[in-house]
Amino acid sequence: MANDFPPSLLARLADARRVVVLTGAGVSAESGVPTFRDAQIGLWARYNPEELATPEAFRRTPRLVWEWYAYRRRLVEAVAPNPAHHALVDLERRMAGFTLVTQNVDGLHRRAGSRNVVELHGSLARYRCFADGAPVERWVEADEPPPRCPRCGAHVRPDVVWFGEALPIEGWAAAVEAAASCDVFLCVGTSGLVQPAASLPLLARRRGAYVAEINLRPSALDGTLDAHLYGPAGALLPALVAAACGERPH
Ligand code: BJW
Repeated sequence: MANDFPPSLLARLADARRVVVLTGAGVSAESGVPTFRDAQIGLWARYNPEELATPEAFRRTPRLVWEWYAYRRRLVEAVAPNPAHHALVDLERRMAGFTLVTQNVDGLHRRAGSRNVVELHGSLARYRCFADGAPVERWVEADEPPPRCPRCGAHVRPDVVWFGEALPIEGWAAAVEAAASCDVFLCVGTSGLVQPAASLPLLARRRGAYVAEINLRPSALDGTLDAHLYGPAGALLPALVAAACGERPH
C-alpha cells in the first residue's frame, strides 16, 4: 500500500511541522453512520437531509426535525470510531502542530481520542435554545417534542449549524488560522460542497500548503488538489500515516 502513495505527499508529510485535516461524513461511514448526501435509510428515506437541516424546517415542522436528530444521536451512540478516526489520533501524536477540523456532528473524533478538534458544524450531543441560542442542558419534556427551554419556553434545538446559519466564531477563526499556516492540508471523506468549510483547502493551497484528498471518488475539491487517494478512509489513512510518519516518535 505504501508504494501507491504519491512520493511528493509522503515527503511533504514526513517533513511537515503543521498539518490540518478536514474531515466530512465519509470518515464515519465505515463506523456505520450514513453520510449526509447518501440515500437515508428506513423511516428517513423519503426526506431530503438538505431540507431538514434548516431553521425554516425546524420552525415549520419542529417535531419532525427533532425526531430526525434524536434518531441520529441514538445511531452515533451505538457505533464506534473506526480505523480512520484512530489513524488521525496517531497522526496528532506524531505531529507538533496538528489541527483536526471536522464538519461532522457525531463526536467520533473526540471519542477516538483526538484532542485538537474544531467542530465547525456543532455537535449532536449538545442543545441550545431556538430563541436565543443559549446552551440548554436540562429541560422539562413538553406534551409533544421538541422539549421547551426551561428559561424562556422556546423550543430546544440541537446545537448544530444549519444552512444559512453562521459557523461558531471561535471555531471558524481557529480553522482559518490553521489552514493559512499549515504545510500539509488533508481532506478526508467530504464532498466539498458546503461553504465555508470547502474554502479552507483553497486558502491553504494559496498560502503554499500541499493539499491532498482521501475519498471514494473525486469530490468538488478535485481542482484544488496536489494529490488524491481514492479508496476507503479506514484503509488509506492508517496506511498513509504509517508510510509517512513511521519514523517519527510518538
Ligand atoms: C468516503 C467514504 C469512505 C463515503 N472513505 N470517503 C457560497 C457559495 C454557495 C453557497 C454558499 C456559499 N456560502 C454559503 C453558502 C450556503 C451554504 C452552502 O454551502 N450551500 C451549498 C450546499 C451550496 N452554507 C451555509 O449555509 C453555511 N452558512 C453560511 O455560510 O452562513 C453565512 C452566514 C454568515 C453570517 C451570519 C449568518 C450566515 C452553513 C453550512 C452548515 C452545513 N450544515 C450541515 C448540517 C449539520 C447538521 C447535520 O449534520 O444535520 O453540515 S449540511 C451537511 O453538509 C453537514 C455536513 O457537515 C456538510 C458537509 O457534508 P460532507 O461531510 O461533505 O458529507 P457528504 O455526504 O456531502 O459527503 C461525504 C463524502 O464522503 C462523499 O464525497 C463520499 O464520496 C465520501 N465517502 N464513504 C472516504 N469510506
